[in-house]
Amino acid sequence: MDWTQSVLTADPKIVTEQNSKLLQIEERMQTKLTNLENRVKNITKEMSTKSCPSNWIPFGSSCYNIRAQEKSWYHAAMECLQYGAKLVEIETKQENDFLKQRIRIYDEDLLKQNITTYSEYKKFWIGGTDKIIEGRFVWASTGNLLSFTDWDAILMEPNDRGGNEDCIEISSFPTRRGIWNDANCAAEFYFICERSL
Ligand code: MMA
Ligand code: CA
Repeated sequence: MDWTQSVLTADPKIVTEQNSKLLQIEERMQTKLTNLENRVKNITKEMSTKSCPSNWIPFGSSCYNIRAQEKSWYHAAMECLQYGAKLVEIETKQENDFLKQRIRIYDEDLLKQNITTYSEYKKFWIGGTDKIIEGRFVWASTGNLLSFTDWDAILMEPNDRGGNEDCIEISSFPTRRGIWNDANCAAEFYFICERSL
């Protein structure tokens, strides 16, 4: 019996039964397909969710790495470049506060002991400089003027002490109101690299 004959001679009751069975199968397959689609969607999303490399701290849309190694501003900048990063450029109070918190960790013992000798505190280079035009501080990677600043107002920074302070350093020195200071670019400080997420 070929297919046409079987349909023509089929008992309508059996046909209806078969139909409903087929519908059930279709429904089950549809459910499985939907589950599968959702799984693919989730995996795709997971794969495109960016994260910071290990040892880099995420904040906002950047990753930060505090380098506890003393280098001149220029050599610090070069090292950051090698990580696909730049010396940190601080654009907002939130970013500044986050970094303030982070650098305190390096001076915790001094802070606990109330030691107020400026030279003892760790200083960290950031990516601001007025090397090109004295008094005109810009971010090194863009040349953009600083939009946010946190200069130490009490010490009246930036003061270009000795006429040769063109790079921005931050530290958690306790008597500082703001944490920014212009310092001699040749001085060797710790530094902070920033790269995009
Ligand atoms: C240091 C140095 C300067 C800063 C003064 C503030 C003594 O020099 O960090 O950049 O302006 O301290 O007293
Ligand atoms: Ca200064």
